[in-house]
Amino acid sequence: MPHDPRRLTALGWNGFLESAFADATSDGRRGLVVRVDGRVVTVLTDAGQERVPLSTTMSGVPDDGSVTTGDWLVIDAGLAVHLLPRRSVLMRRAAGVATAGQAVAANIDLVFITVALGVPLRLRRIERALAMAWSSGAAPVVLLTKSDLSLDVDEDLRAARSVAAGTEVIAVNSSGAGLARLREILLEGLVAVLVGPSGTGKSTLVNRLSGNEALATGEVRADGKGRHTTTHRELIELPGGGLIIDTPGTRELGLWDAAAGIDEVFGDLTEVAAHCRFRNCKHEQEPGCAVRAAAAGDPSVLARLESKRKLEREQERLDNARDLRAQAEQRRELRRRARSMRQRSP
Ligand SMILES: Nc1nc2c(ncn2[C@@H]2O[C@H](COP(=O)(O)OP(=O)(O)OP(=O)(O)O)[C@@H](O)[C@H]2O)c(=O)[nH]1
Ligand SMILES: [Mg+2]
Ligand SMILES: [Zn+2]
Repeated sequence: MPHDPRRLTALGWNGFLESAFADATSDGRRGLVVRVDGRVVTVLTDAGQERVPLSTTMSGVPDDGSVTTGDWLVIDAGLAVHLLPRRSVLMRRAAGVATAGQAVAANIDLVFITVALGVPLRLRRIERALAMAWSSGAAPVVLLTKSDLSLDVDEDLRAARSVAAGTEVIAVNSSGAGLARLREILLEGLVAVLVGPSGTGKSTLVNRLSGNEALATGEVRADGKGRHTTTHRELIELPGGGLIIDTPGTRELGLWDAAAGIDEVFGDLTEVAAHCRFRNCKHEQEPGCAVRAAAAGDPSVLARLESKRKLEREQERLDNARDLRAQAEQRRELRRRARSMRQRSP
């Protein structure tokens, strides 16, 4: 079947993928992963939607071994045989595992960070999510959801913007507020991923944008915690163009390779710190500290400084744990080789 370039463009296909595809195959087809169920994936191709098994000898798979929503696969004879390189990928630390990363979504242009209103805003959580989003290679947008529950939306917007380092912050709700702006942002061929705790209204938002009730949504428990209604990541094509990935709510977003994103979120602090008298200033008791001078006029500077340090420490611990694991693996490999040498020697 001849392929349909216009259809592929609407799915986010581009020149980067086309040249990777040309390098990888001469006769495969292109498939965009909308859902992963173990070793079987649902893909959108230029001819429609289909389910294909992953070949056991699939190539191009990253170290963590996973295929995720938003990945592009080469499909040959009914099997996914190759994973095309990702132009961006949102990573988090896998739940309960100190040294494993998990790819939440690949080839994304936008990360929609959802924060529900009606409860006190957790600014530190926004900073954390922004750091992760920026490290993905995609651009973050902060969505303050359930804006109907806020006593003062303007104040919430102001507070969120104060930590968002120039990122757009939009108040939305299920009655339609903010949706026009989201539709404007989600141009044809762009892929966005929704992240945030359970119950922030992610699936509700996708249903509003898509104009149908395809995704299940759930009541929030009386204690304000969500119920983890969504159990699968799923990519949905929007009627007005654009693609959006709904994800299950996560209690905490563990950092993974977020150093670059941390620098981005706290870029203003780094700029101020450049004016400290000492280059290695810890902003504690040193004379000529520009950060403490700034904090005297604006106490939020200290909270952000502490937040930055906390994220940096977490990233350092993770890097150290991974180094230790890599060293342990190397030692095991050397032992294994030494053993097989001994066995072979007469
Ligand atoms: N007041 C109000 N409630 C909303 C709004 N959007 C969603 N809800 C309600 O919030 C609850 C949770 O919504 P979901 O869309 O299931 O939340 P979710 O983020 O997808 O949750 P998980 O799938 O568990 O991660 C549902 O009862 C929705 O009806 C809103 O704008 N305002
Ligand atoms: Mg959901
Ligand atoms: Zn200083």
